[in-house]
Amino acid sequence: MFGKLTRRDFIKTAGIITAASAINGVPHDLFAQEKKMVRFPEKTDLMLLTSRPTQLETPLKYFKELVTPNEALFVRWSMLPPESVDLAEWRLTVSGHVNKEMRLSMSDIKKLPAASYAAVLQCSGNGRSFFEPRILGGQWSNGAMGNVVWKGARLKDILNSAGLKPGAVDVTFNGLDRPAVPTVPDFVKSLAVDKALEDEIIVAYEMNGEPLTMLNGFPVRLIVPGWYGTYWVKALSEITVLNKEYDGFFMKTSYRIPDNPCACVEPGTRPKKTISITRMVTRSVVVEPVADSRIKANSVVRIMGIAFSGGYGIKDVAVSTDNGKTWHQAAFGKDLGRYSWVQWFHEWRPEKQGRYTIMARATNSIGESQPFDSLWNPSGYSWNKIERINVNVE
Ligand SMILES: Nc1nc2c(c(=O)[nH]1)N[C@H]1C(S)=C(S)[C@@H](COP(=O)(O)O)O[C@H]1N2
Ligand SMILES: [Mo]
Repeated sequence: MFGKLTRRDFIKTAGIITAASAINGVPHDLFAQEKKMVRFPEKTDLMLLTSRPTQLETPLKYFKELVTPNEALFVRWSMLPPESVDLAEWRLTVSGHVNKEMRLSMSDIKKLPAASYAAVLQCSGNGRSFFEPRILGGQWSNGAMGNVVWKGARLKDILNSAGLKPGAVDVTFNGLDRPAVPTVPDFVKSLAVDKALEDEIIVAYEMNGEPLTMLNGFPVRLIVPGWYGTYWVKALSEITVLNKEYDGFFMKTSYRIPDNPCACVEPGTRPKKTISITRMVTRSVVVEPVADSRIKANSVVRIMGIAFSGGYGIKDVAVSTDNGKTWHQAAFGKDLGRYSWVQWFHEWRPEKQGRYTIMARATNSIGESQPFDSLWNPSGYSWNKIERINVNVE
């Protein structure tokens, strides 16, 4: 299909090809489709969801690493991202209900005290493809997440140097990306002033010690650790302080969950009342062994995975190798702080041949855990059902 492309076309398509991973003529429906591998600028081979706007998923194997490499971090834009940004021209404006409007250059931002920490970035739709009944929208498996060391200036330092006027209510964040069609509203997110002034929120200019990649938000992006990726506005260019509640589409219409304790409804139904999605729920993912692995009886198998929650840290991961009958406490890897994920490990020596189900269940430090059955919501957010990975012992 790409055989006739010239070199120039190839560059124009931003490398939308590489090893097209086998679909092998296996029948597949719209949802269960095996994703094609693609390579975009500054990225390694990732799984393609959509190319316009760009949505790329990280293959599971990268989650063996505590920190996700920049080239492997997933990509999700609702809008068309900027193709390049000239730092000589680019400014971050701070305006609205402030004492002093500002136009900050990159060097202005870098003059402010820097903060750095590891934090999980996860799309609220991560795992959407697992919901039953199925839900329209990006059909992510587990790869719309990553653990990255971010560095940047504190948002509160930026807001305080502009000076919030009394009566400030919400702070909005807009990036350089633009809607693909004019009828679609611009991607703007907001935080209540009290949230925006929290210590940990940063305007990041580095990921894993490097400038941000274009697709992950160059030159700066907002980091709201513990909260879903939707707030982590990329290619940030405008901060506006409002003296009233922000009512834009991406706050009041989308990114909302049922307003009840489970944030769920009877599958297929709609909630009576919704609220904005904010903090991430606790979840774990089994990374090794992969589903349907063949394992030799009496060999020692390393079961490994990751677990995280919305900023409370993981207290415990329980692992079962007998479909939930008995549970064992997993050992943890290095602690990179409460916004990072933790790697967990459990050694298993299956004696008898047969099909086994491996499960993992994480609990955070305030006792929040993962459900045995999925909690359904109409947008397919916050998937955190306990996974079941089947393997064959031979
Ligand atoms: N400017 C802008 N920022 C954005 C978005 C966007 O569409 N435009 N998408 C958000 C969503 S929904 C997610 S999940 C994260 C994804 O970040 P990543 O592409 O670096 O993985 O970016 C967020 N920031
Ligand atoms: Mo997202």
